[in-house]
Amino acid sequence: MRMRSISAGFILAVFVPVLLLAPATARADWPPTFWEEASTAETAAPIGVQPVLYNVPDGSGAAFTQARIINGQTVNATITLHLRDAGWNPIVGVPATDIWLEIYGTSGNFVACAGGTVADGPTGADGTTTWQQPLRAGGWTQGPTAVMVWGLPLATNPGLVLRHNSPDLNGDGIVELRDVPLFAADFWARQGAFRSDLHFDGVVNLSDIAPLANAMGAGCP
Ligand SMILES: [Ca+2]
Ligand SMILES: [Ca+2]
Repeated sequence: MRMRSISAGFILAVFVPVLLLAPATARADWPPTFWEEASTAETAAPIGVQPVLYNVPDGSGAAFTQARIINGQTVNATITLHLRDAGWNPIVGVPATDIWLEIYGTSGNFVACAGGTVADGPTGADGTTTWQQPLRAGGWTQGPTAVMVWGLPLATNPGLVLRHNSPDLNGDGIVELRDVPLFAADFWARQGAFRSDLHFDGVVNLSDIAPLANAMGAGCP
């Protein structure tokens, strides 16, 4: 009886402090699990509009506020992400490098430079972050565009309606002479090929040549 009592006291003395210390050193709470039902993303574009973002690998393409629609007008396609945990609390301070865009589906040859689609900054006090700065990307895609958090897509969204094209027509991460024959073929075909409709308005014509010429030589940083 006496031995058992000593043993119990010994165990308490040794292990209780260890148990109390463990949570403070393990940081088991980070990264927090974002709750897919509570985390959402959307573009600022009106419903029914299908914005196109013009990307250049060196980041000299269009800001999200300058996306284009079929009539050639610009539209604000800024993406806003609201990141929340299971208690619907905002998840604050997630680094921009942990949040990026990818493309759902198989259309086109969209390609991103390293870190070329990350968010503009970390999540703020309200758990939100945005994409407004130009991407560093090439190739084209009809989308949809997915927001990825820690490598997982947001389950609340099947993908954002946002398409992409670039003077890097062949999607190898640089605008160079090899992209020109692809553009020329689309130009003479006069069928409004999406990949070459760089000044997006539904037709491939002289106005689409300037973006290609101006970006010649632009590659990933
Ligand atoms: Ca290229
Ligand atoms: Ca055009």
